[in-house]
Amino acid sequence: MDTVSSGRAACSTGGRTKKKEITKPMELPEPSVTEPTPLAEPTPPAAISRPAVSALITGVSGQDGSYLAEFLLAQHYTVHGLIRRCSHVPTERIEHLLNHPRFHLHYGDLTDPQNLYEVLRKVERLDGRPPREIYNLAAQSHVHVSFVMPYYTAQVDALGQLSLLNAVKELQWIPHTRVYFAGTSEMFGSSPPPQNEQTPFHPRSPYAVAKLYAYWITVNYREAYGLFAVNGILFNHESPRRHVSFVTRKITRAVGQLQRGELDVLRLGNLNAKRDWGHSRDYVRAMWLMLQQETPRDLVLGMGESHTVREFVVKAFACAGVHLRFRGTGVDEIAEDCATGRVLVRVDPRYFRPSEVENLQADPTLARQVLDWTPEYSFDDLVREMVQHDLHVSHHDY
Ligand code: NAP
Ligand code: G4F
Repeated sequence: MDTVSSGRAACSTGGRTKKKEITKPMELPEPSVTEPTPLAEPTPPAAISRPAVSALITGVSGQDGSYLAEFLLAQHYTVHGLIRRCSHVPTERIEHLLNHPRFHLHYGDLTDPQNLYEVLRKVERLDGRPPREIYNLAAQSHVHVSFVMPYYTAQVDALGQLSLLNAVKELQWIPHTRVYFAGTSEMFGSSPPPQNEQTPFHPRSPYAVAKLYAYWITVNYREAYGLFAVNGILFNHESPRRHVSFVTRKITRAVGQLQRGELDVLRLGNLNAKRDWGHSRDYVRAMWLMLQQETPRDLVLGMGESHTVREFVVKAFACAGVHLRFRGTGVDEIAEDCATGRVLVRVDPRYFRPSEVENLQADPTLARQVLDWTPEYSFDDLVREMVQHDLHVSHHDY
Protein backbone atom coordinates (compact mmCIF):
# COMPACT_ATOMS: atom_id res chain seq x y z
CA MET A 1 0.00 0.00 0.00
CA ASP A 2 1.06 3.57 -0.49
CA THR A 3 2.47 4.34 2.92
CA VAL A 4 4.54 1.17 3.04
CA SER A 5 5.72 1.04 -0.52
CA SER A 6 6.97 4.60 -0.39
CA GLY A 7 9.30 3.54 2.40
CA ARG A 8 7.42 5.34 5.12
CA ALA A 9 5.83 4.01 8.27
CA ALA A 10 2.16 3.15 8.06
CA CYS A 11 1.19 5.67 10.74
CA SER A 12 -0.34 8.90 9.58
CA THR A 13 2.74 10.93 10.43
CA GLY A 14 4.65 8.86 7.88
CA GLY A 15 4.03 10.94 4.80
CA ARG A 16 6.17 13.87 5.77
CA THR A 17 9.43 14.72 4.14
CA LYS A 18 12.76 13.67 5.57
CA LYS A 19 13.89 17.27 5.21
CA LYS A 20 11.45 18.45 7.84
CA GLU A 21 12.22 15.56 10.17
CA ILE A 22 15.92 16.28 10.46
CA THR A 23 15.69 20.00 10.85
CA LYS A 24 15.26 21.49 14.33
CA PRO A 25 12.18 19.87 15.84
CA MET A 26 9.18 22.11 15.54
CA GLU A 27 8.27 23.66 18.83
CA LEU A 28 4.69 24.32 19.74
CA PRO A 29 4.18 27.73 21.22
CA GLU A 30 4.10 27.10 24.96
CA PRO A 31 0.70 28.53 25.86
CA SER A 32 -1.15 26.64 23.14
CA VAL A 33 -0.62 23.08 24.32
CA THR A 34 -1.65 21.68 27.64
CA GLU A 35 1.22 19.63 28.98
CA PRO A 36 1.32 17.09 31.79
CA THR A 37 3.37 19.42 33.95
CA PRO A 38 1.63 22.65 34.86
CA LEU A 39 2.17 25.39 32.31
CA ALA A 40 1.84 29.03 33.12
CA GLU A 41 -1.67 28.58 34.50
CA PRO A 42 -4.26 29.92 32.05
CA THR A 43 -6.13 33.03 33.00
CA PRO A 44 -8.86 32.03 35.47
CA PRO A 45 -12.23 31.72 33.83
CA ALA A 46 -13.75 34.62 35.74
CA ALA A 47 -11.15 37.04 34.42
CA ILE A 48 -11.23 36.15 30.75
CA SER A 49 -13.63 37.76 28.40
CA ARG A 50 -15.87 34.78 27.81
CA PRO A 51 -16.02 33.65 24.20
CA ALA A 52 -19.48 33.47 22.71
CA VAL A 53 -19.02 29.90 21.52
CA SER A 54 -16.31 27.32 21.78
CA ALA A 55 -15.71 24.05 19.99
CA LEU A 56 -13.44 21.05 20.39
CA ILE A 57 -12.05 19.33 17.28
CA THR A 58 -10.41 15.93 17.47
CA GLY A 59 -8.22 15.26 14.44
CA VAL A 60 -7.44 18.97 14.21
CA SER A 61 -4.08 18.24 12.56
CA GLY A 62 -5.75 16.37 9.70
CA GLN A 63 -7.10 17.64 6.41
CA ASP A 64 -10.66 18.36 7.58
CA GLY A 65 -9.64 19.38 11.10
CA SER A 66 -7.38 22.11 9.76
CA TYR A 67 -10.04 23.57 7.45
CA LEU A 68 -12.69 23.30 10.16
CA ALA A 69 -10.48 25.11 12.67
CA GLU A 70 -9.97 27.93 10.17
CA PHE A 71 -13.68 28.08 9.48
CA LEU A 72 -14.68 28.20 13.16
CA LEU A 73 -12.05 30.78 14.06
CA ALA A 74 -13.41 32.96 11.25
CA GLN A 75 -16.84 32.56 12.89
CA HIS A 76 -15.31 33.91 16.13
CA TYR A 77 -15.29 30.58 17.94
CA THR A 78 -12.71 29.62 20.49
CA VAL A 79 -11.26 26.41 19.09
CA HIS A 80 -9.74 23.62 21.15
CA GLY A 81 -7.92 20.95 19.18
CA LEU A 82 -6.91 17.48 20.28
CA ILE A 83 -3.48 16.59 18.98
CA ARG A 84 -1.40 13.45 19.33
CA ARG A 85 1.93 13.44 21.08
CA CYS A 86 4.25 12.02 18.43
CA SER A 87 8.02 12.18 18.06
CA HIS A 88 7.27 14.55 15.23
CA VAL A 89 4.62 17.08 16.22
CA PRO A 90 2.11 16.91 13.38
CA THR A 91 1.20 20.56 12.99
CA GLU A 92 2.07 21.20 9.33
CA ARG A 93 -1.52 21.88 8.33
CA ILE A 94 -2.24 24.18 11.27
CA GLU A 95 1.06 26.00 11.62
CA HIS A 96 -0.56 29.25 10.52
CA LEU A 97 -3.07 28.98 13.40
CA LEU A 98 -0.69 28.18 16.25
CA ASN A 99 -0.37 31.74 17.50
CA HIS A 100 -4.03 32.56 17.14
CA PRO A 101 -5.30 33.79 20.53
CA ARG A 102 -8.49 31.71 20.29
CA PHE A 103 -6.76 28.48 19.21
CA HIS A 104 -5.63 25.99 21.85
CA LEU A 105 -4.09 22.56 21.44
CA HIS A 106 -4.31 19.72 23.94
CA TYR A 107 -2.36 16.49 23.79
CA GLY A 108 -4.61 13.47 23.61
CA ASP A 109 -5.46 10.22 21.92
CA LEU A 110 -8.81 8.66 21.13
CA THR A 111 -7.52 5.29 22.31
CA ASP A 112 -7.13 6.63 25.87
CA PRO A 113 -10.56 7.25 27.44
CA GLN A 114 -9.15 8.63 30.68
CA ASN A 115 -7.06 11.17 28.80
CA LEU A 116 -10.06 12.14 26.71
CA TYR A 117 -12.13 12.73 29.83
CA GLU A 118 -9.36 14.88 31.34
CA VAL A 119 -9.01 16.94 28.17
CA LEU A 120 -12.72 17.63 28.18
CA ARG A 121 -12.57 18.72 31.81
CA LYS A 122 -9.63 20.97 31.03
CA VAL A 123 -11.50 22.60 28.17
CA GLU A 124 -14.42 23.28 30.50
CA ARG A 125 -12.08 24.77 33.07
CA LEU A 126 -10.40 27.03 30.51
CA ASP A 127 -13.63 28.35 29.02
CA GLY A 128 -15.66 28.35 32.21
CA ARG A 129 -18.28 26.10 30.57
CA PRO A 130 -18.56 23.07 28.30
CA PRO A 131 -17.88 23.61 24.60
CA ARG A 132 -21.04 24.06 22.58
CA GLU A 133 -19.78 21.80 19.81
CA ILE A 134 -17.51 18.77 19.53
CA TYR A 135 -16.38 17.54 16.13
CA ASN A 136 -14.91 14.05 16.32
CA LEU A 137 -12.80 13.90 13.17
CA ALA A 138 -9.90 11.85 14.53
CA ALA A 139 -9.48 8.49 12.84
CA GLN A 140 -7.16 5.97 11.32
CA SER A 141 -8.69 7.13 8.06
CA HIS A 142 -6.91 4.99 5.46
CA VAL A 143 -9.07 2.14 4.14
CA HIS A 144 -6.16 0.02 2.89
CA VAL A 145 -4.23 0.45 6.15
CA SER A 146 -7.30 -0.78 8.05
CA PHE A 147 -6.81 -4.25 6.52
CA VAL A 148 -3.30 -4.29 7.99
CA MET A 149 -4.26 -2.76 11.34
CA PRO A 150 -7.86 -3.83 11.98
CA TYR A 151 -7.66 -3.86 15.79
CA TYR A 152 -6.06 -0.47 16.01
CA THR A 153 -8.53 0.92 13.50
CA ALA A 154 -11.41 -0.40 15.61
CA GLN A 155 -9.95 1.13 18.76
CA VAL A 156 -9.65 4.58 17.26
CA ASP A 157 -12.54 4.68 14.82
CA ALA A 158 -15.17 2.70 16.75
CA LEU A 159 -14.32 2.83 20.46
CA GLY A 160 -12.91 6.36 20.23
CA GLN A 161 -16.38 7.69 19.49
CA LEU A 162 -17.83 5.66 22.36
CA SER A 163 -15.24 7.11 24.76
CA LEU A 164 -16.04 10.61 23.62
CA LEU A 165 -19.80 10.21 23.90
CA ASN A 166 -19.45 8.60 27.28
CA ALA A 167 -17.24 11.41 28.57
CA VAL A 168 -19.85 13.95 27.44
CA LYS A 169 -22.50 11.98 29.30
CA GLU A 170 -20.44 11.47 32.47
CA LEU A 171 -19.57 15.17 32.58
CA GLN A 172 -23.30 15.95 32.34
CA TRP A 173 -22.75 18.04 29.24
CA ILE A 174 -25.71 16.56 27.36
CA PRO A 175 -27.89 19.69 27.63
CA HIS A 176 -25.01 21.95 26.59
CA THR A 177 -22.98 20.18 23.95
CA ARG A 178 -23.61 19.00 20.40
CA VAL A 179 -21.50 16.26 18.86
CA TYR A 180 -20.63 15.71 15.21
CA PHE A 181 -19.27 12.32 14.15
CA ALA A 182 -17.31 11.83 10.94
CA GLY A 183 -19.19 8.99 9.30
CA THR A 184 -18.34 7.89 5.80
CA SER A 185 -19.75 6.73 2.49
CA GLU A 186 -17.50 3.68 2.92
CA MET A 187 -20.25 2.35 5.20
CA PHE A 188 -22.42 1.85 2.09
CA GLY A 189 -19.69 -0.38 0.65
CA SER A 190 -21.23 -2.63 -1.94
CA SER A 191 -24.73 -1.09 -1.90
CA PRO A 192 -25.34 0.20 -5.43
CA PRO A 193 -25.37 3.96 -6.14
CA PRO A 194 -26.77 6.52 -5.76
CA GLN A 195 -26.56 6.21 -1.97
CA ASN A 196 -28.66 8.27 0.42
CA GLU A 197 -29.91 8.12 4.03
CA GLN A 198 -32.18 5.15 3.21
CA THR A 199 -29.50 3.02 1.52
CA PRO A 200 -28.58 -0.15 3.44
CA PHE A 201 -25.05 -0.33 4.78
CA HIS A 202 -22.72 -3.07 3.55
CA PRO A 203 -19.19 -2.20 4.73
CA ARG A 204 -16.25 -3.72 2.85
CA SER A 205 -13.26 -2.95 5.11
CA PRO A 206 -12.32 -2.98 8.78
CA TYR A 207 -12.34 0.82 8.53
CA ALA A 208 -15.94 0.89 7.33
CA VAL A 209 -17.04 -1.69 9.91
CA ALA A 210 -15.45 0.37 12.70
CA LYS A 211 -17.12 3.54 11.44
CA LEU A 212 -20.42 1.72 11.37
CA TYR A 213 -20.12 0.86 15.06
CA ALA A 214 -19.43 4.54 15.75
CA TYR A 215 -22.39 5.52 13.60
CA TRP A 216 -24.77 3.33 15.59
CA ILE A 217 -23.39 4.24 19.01
CA THR A 218 -23.95 7.88 18.06
CA VAL A 219 -27.56 7.09 17.14
CA ASN A 220 -27.88 5.19 20.41
CA TYR A 221 -26.63 8.06 22.61
CA ARG A 222 -29.04 10.37 20.79
CA GLU A 223 -31.99 8.03 21.35
CA ALA A 224 -31.09 6.80 24.83
CA TYR A 225 -29.85 9.99 26.47
CA GLY A 226 -31.21 12.81 24.31
CA LEU A 227 -27.75 13.99 23.24
CA PHE A 228 -27.66 16.24 20.18
CA ALA A 229 -25.33 13.97 18.21
CA VAL A 230 -25.23 13.58 14.44
CA ASN A 231 -23.52 11.43 11.84
CA GLY A 232 -22.28 13.17 8.73
CA ILE A 233 -22.14 10.46 6.05
CA LEU A 234 -19.54 12.12 3.91
CA PHE A 235 -18.36 11.07 0.49
CA ASN A 236 -14.73 11.56 -0.51
CA HIS A 237 -13.45 15.07 -0.12
CA GLU A 238 -9.98 16.20 -1.00
CA SER A 239 -7.71 19.24 -1.16
CA PRO A 240 -4.06 20.17 -1.45
CA ARG A 241 -3.91 19.19 2.26
CA ARG A 242 -4.92 15.61 1.54
CA HIS A 243 -2.30 13.09 2.65
CA VAL A 244 -0.28 11.70 -0.25
CA SER A 245 -1.37 8.12 0.45
CA PHE A 246 -4.91 8.83 -0.83
CA VAL A 247 -5.37 8.35 -4.53
CA THR A 248 -6.22 11.93 -5.56
CA ARG A 249 -3.21 13.52 -3.88
CA LYS A 250 -0.98 10.65 -4.93
CA ILE A 251 -1.95 11.45 -8.53
CA THR A 252 -1.64 15.24 -8.33
CA ARG A 253 1.66 15.01 -6.50
CA ALA A 254 2.94 12.60 -9.16
CA VAL A 255 2.01 15.07 -11.92
CA GLY A 256 4.42 17.53 -10.32
CA GLN A 257 7.07 14.91 -9.55
CA LEU A 258 7.02 13.52 -13.09
CA GLN A 259 7.34 17.01 -14.50
CA ARG A 260 10.30 17.78 -12.26
CA GLY A 261 11.97 14.44 -12.99
CA GLU A 262 11.53 13.21 -9.39
CA LEU A 263 9.50 10.11 -10.37
CA ASP A 264 9.79 7.58 -13.21
CA VAL A 265 6.24 6.33 -13.32
CA LEU A 266 3.04 6.62 -11.26
CA ARG A 267 1.89 3.21 -9.97
CA LEU A 268 -1.78 2.88 -9.09
CA GLY A 269 -4.23 0.13 -8.11
CA ASN A 270 -7.83 -0.14 -9.26
CA LEU A 271 -8.37 2.43 -12.01
CA ASN A 272 -12.04 1.49 -12.41
CA ALA A 273 -13.15 2.40 -8.88
CA LYS A 274 -15.64 5.28 -8.88
CA ARG A 275 -15.77 7.98 -6.26
CA ASP A 276 -17.84 11.10 -5.62
CA TRP A 277 -15.08 13.65 -4.99
CA GLY A 278 -15.63 17.13 -3.54
CA HIS A 279 -13.52 19.75 -1.77
CA SER A 280 -12.85 19.52 1.97
CA ARG A 281 -13.57 23.24 2.47
CA ASP A 282 -17.17 22.73 1.33
CA TYR A 283 -17.62 19.70 3.57
CA VAL A 284 -16.41 21.27 6.82
CA ARG A 285 -18.95 24.04 6.29
CA ALA A 286 -21.64 21.37 6.05
CA MET A 287 -20.41 19.73 9.28
CA TRP A 288 -20.91 23.03 11.05
CA LEU A 289 -24.36 23.49 9.47
CA MET A 290 -25.38 20.08 10.78
CA LEU A 291 -24.76 21.25 14.34
CA GLN A 292 -26.75 24.46 13.82
CA GLN A 293 -30.05 22.66 13.09
CA GLU A 294 -32.99 22.56 15.48
CA THR A 295 -33.08 18.79 15.57
CA PRO A 296 -30.22 16.34 15.19
CA ARG A 297 -30.28 14.45 11.90
CA ASP A 298 -27.85 12.14 10.09
CA LEU A 299 -27.18 13.36 6.56
CA VAL A 300 -25.43 12.25 3.38
CA LEU A 301 -23.06 14.84 1.94
CA GLY A 302 -21.62 14.51 -1.54
CA MET A 303 -21.47 16.13 -4.95
CA GLY A 304 -23.94 13.75 -6.59
CA GLU A 305 -21.57 12.78 -9.40
CA SER A 306 -18.91 10.12 -9.60
CA HIS A 307 -15.74 9.63 -11.61
CA THR A 308 -13.38 6.73 -12.05
CA VAL A 309 -9.82 6.91 -10.79
CA ARG A 310 -8.82 6.75 -14.48
CA GLU A 311 -10.87 9.91 -15.20
CA PHE A 312 -9.17 11.66 -12.29
CA VAL A 313 -5.77 10.71 -13.72
CA VAL A 314 -6.67 12.02 -17.18
CA LYS A 315 -7.96 15.32 -15.81
CA ALA A 316 -5.04 15.86 -13.48
CA PHE A 317 -2.43 15.36 -16.22
CA ALA A 318 -4.47 17.53 -18.60
CA CYS A 319 -4.32 20.35 -16.01
CA ALA A 320 -0.55 20.23 -16.49
CA GLY A 321 -0.84 20.18 -20.28
CA VAL A 322 -0.14 16.43 -20.62
CA HIS A 323 -2.62 14.40 -22.65
CA LEU A 324 -2.70 10.70 -21.87
CA ARG A 325 -3.58 7.66 -23.97
CA PHE A 326 -4.52 4.41 -22.17
CA ARG A 327 -3.56 1.00 -23.62
CA GLY A 328 -3.92 -2.58 -22.41
CA THR A 329 -6.20 -4.12 -19.80
CA GLY A 330 -6.08 -5.28 -16.17
CA VAL A 331 -2.64 -5.24 -14.60
CA ASP A 332 -1.12 -4.57 -18.05
CA GLU A 333 -2.95 -1.31 -18.54
CA ILE A 334 -0.68 1.69 -19.03
CA ALA A 335 -1.10 5.37 -19.81
CA GLU A 336 1.36 7.16 -22.07
CA ASP A 337 1.95 10.77 -23.00
CA CYS A 338 0.28 11.26 -26.41
CA ALA A 339 2.99 13.73 -27.41
CA THR A 340 6.08 11.69 -26.50
CA GLY A 341 4.89 8.10 -26.02
CA ARG A 342 6.51 8.02 -22.56
CA VAL A 343 4.74 5.65 -20.15
CA LEU A 344 3.59 7.72 -17.16
CA VAL A 345 1.11 5.43 -15.38
CA ARG A 346 1.16 1.69 -14.64
CA VAL A 347 -1.13 -0.63 -12.68
CA ASP A 348 0.44 -2.19 -9.60
CA PRO A 349 -1.53 -4.96 -7.81
CA ARG A 350 0.08 -3.99 -4.47
CA TYR A 351 -2.50 -1.22 -4.32
CA PHE A 352 -5.48 -3.55 -4.81
CA ARG A 353 -7.59 -4.07 -1.68
CA PRO A 354 -8.74 -7.45 -0.30
CA SER A 355 -12.30 -6.24 -0.82
CA GLU A 356 -13.02 -3.10 -2.79
CA VAL A 357 -15.78 -0.52 -2.84
CA GLU A 358 -16.39 -0.13 -6.56
CA ASN A 359 -18.91 2.63 -6.91
CA LEU A 360 -19.83 5.50 -4.61
CA GLN A 361 -22.12 8.30 -5.73
CA ALA A 362 -24.12 10.40 -3.30
CA ASP A 363 -27.71 11.37 -3.51
CA PRO A 364 -27.36 14.51 -1.34
CA THR A 365 -30.93 15.75 -1.91
CA LEU A 366 -31.91 15.75 1.76
CA ALA A 367 -28.81 17.58 2.98
CA ARG A 368 -29.19 20.22 0.31
CA GLN A 369 -32.78 20.83 1.42
CA VAL A 370 -32.19 20.70 5.16
CA LEU A 371 -28.90 22.59 5.29
CA ASP A 372 -29.30 24.75 2.19
CA TRP A 373 -25.77 23.56 1.38
CA THR A 374 -24.34 24.10 -2.07
CA PRO A 375 -20.70 23.19 -2.72
CA GLU A 376 -18.63 26.08 -4.06
CA TYR A 377 -16.02 23.87 -5.73
CA SER A 378 -16.79 21.72 -8.77
CA PHE A 379 -14.88 18.53 -9.51
CA ASP A 380 -12.84 20.44 -12.11
CA ASP A 381 -12.04 23.20 -9.60
CA LEU A 382 -10.84 20.59 -7.13
CA VAL A 383 -8.51 18.81 -9.55
CA ARG A 384 -7.15 22.11 -10.87
CA GLU A 385 -6.39 23.44 -7.39
CA MET A 386 -4.64 20.25 -6.31
CA VAL A 387 -2.54 20.04 -9.48
CA GLN A 388 -1.59 23.72 -9.34
CA HIS A 389 -0.49 23.24 -5.74
CA ASP A 390 1.57 20.17 -6.50
CA LEU A 391 3.19 21.65 -9.60
CA HIS A 392 4.61 24.41 -7.46
CA VAL A 393 5.25 22.75 -4.10
CA SER A 394 7.62 19.84 -4.12
CA HIS A 395 8.28 19.57 -0.39
CA HIS A 396 4.80 19.70 1.16
CA ASP A 397 3.88 16.05 1.58
CA TYR A 398 1.72 16.33 4.68
P1 NAP B 1 -6.95 12.67 8.11
O1 NAP B 1 -6.35 13.79 7.30
O2 NAP B 1 -6.36 11.33 8.02
O3 NAP B 1 -6.92 13.16 9.63
C1 NAP B 1 -7.14 12.27 10.67
C2 NAP B 1 -6.84 12.98 11.97
O4 NAP B 1 -7.07 12.06 13.05
C3 NAP B 1 -5.41 13.47 12.12
O5 NAP B 1 -5.41 14.71 12.79
C4 NAP B 1 -4.79 12.41 13.00
O6 NAP B 1 -3.70 12.88 13.78
C5 NAP B 1 -5.95 12.11 13.92
N1 NAP B 1 -5.82 10.84 14.62
C6 NAP B 1 -5.56 9.62 14.11
N2 NAP B 1 -5.53 8.69 15.07
C7 NAP B 1 -5.76 9.35 16.23
C8 NAP B 1 -5.85 8.95 17.59
N3 NAP B 1 -5.66 7.67 17.95
N4 NAP B 1 -6.11 9.89 18.53
C9 NAP B 1 -6.27 11.16 18.18
N5 NAP B 1 -6.18 11.62 16.92
C10 NAP B 1 -5.94 10.71 15.96
O7 NAP B 1 -8.50 12.54 7.79
P2 NAP B 1 -9.51 13.56 7.10
O8 NAP B 1 -9.52 13.33 5.64
O9 NAP B 1 -9.27 14.92 7.63
O10 NAP B 1 -10.89 12.99 7.64
C11 NAP B 1 -11.45 13.45 8.86
C12 NAP B 1 -12.45 12.42 9.37
O11 NAP B 1 -13.48 12.24 8.40
C13 NAP B 1 -11.89 11.04 9.61
O12 NAP B 1 -12.58 10.50 10.72
C14 NAP B 1 -12.23 10.27 8.36
O13 NAP B 1 -12.32 8.89 8.65
C15 NAP B 1 -13.57 10.88 8.03
N6 NAP B 1 -13.94 10.90 6.62
C16 NAP B 1 -13.11 11.44 5.70
C17 NAP B 1 -13.51 11.52 4.38
C18 NAP B 1 -12.62 12.11 3.34
O14 NAP B 1 -12.87 11.87 2.16
N7 NAP B 1 -11.62 12.91 3.69
C19 NAP B 1 -14.77 11.04 4.00
C20 NAP B 1 -15.60 10.50 4.98
C21 NAP B 1 -15.19 10.46 6.29
P3 NAP B 1 -2.17 12.85 13.21
O15 NAP B 1 -2.01 14.13 12.45
O16 NAP B 1 -1.38 12.76 14.45
O17 NAP B 1 -2.06 11.64 12.34
O1 G4F C 1 -8.17 7.67 -2.08
P1 G4F C 1 -8.57 6.39 -1.46
O2 G4F C 1 -7.56 5.67 -0.64
O3 G4F C 1 -9.89 6.69 -0.64
P2 G4F C 1 -11.06 5.75 -0.11
O4 G4F C 1 -10.63 4.36 0.06
O5 G4F C 1 -12.26 6.00 -0.97
O6 G4F C 1 -11.31 6.35 1.35
C1 G4F C 1 -11.40 7.75 1.55
O7 G4F C 1 -12.73 8.17 1.39
C2 G4F C 1 -13.64 7.62 2.36
C3 G4F C 1 -15.02 8.18 2.03
O8 G4F C 1 -15.62 7.39 1.04
C4 G4F C 1 -13.20 8.01 3.74
F1 G4F C 1 -14.08 7.52 4.66
C5 G4F C 1 -11.81 7.48 4.01
O9 G4F C 1 -11.38 7.94 5.28
C6 G4F C 1 -10.87 8.04 2.95
O10 G4F C 1 -10.80 9.43 3.13
O11 G4F C 1 -9.04 5.38 -2.60
C7 G4F C 1 -10.04 5.73 -3.54
C8 G4F C 1 -10.13 4.65 -4.59
C9 G4F C 1 -10.22 3.22 -4.02
O12 G4F C 1 -11.17 2.50 -4.75
C10 G4F C 1 -8.83 2.65 -4.27
O13 G4F C 1 -8.80 1.24 -4.46
O14 G4F C 1 -8.94 4.69 -5.36
C11 G4F C 1 -8.48 3.36 -5.56
N1 G4F C 1 -7.04 3.42 -5.84
C12 G4F C 1 -6.48 3.06 -7.01
N2 G4F C 1 -5.15 3.18 -6.93
C13 G4F C 1 -6.08 3.78 -4.99
C14 G4F C 1 -4.89 3.62 -5.67
N3 G4F C 1 -6.14 4.22 -3.71
C15 G4F C 1 -4.97 4.54 -3.11
N4 G4F C 1 -5.00 5.02 -1.85
N5 G4F C 1 -3.76 4.37 -3.74
C16 G4F C 1 -3.67 3.91 -5.03
O15 G4F C 1 -2.59 3.77 -5.58
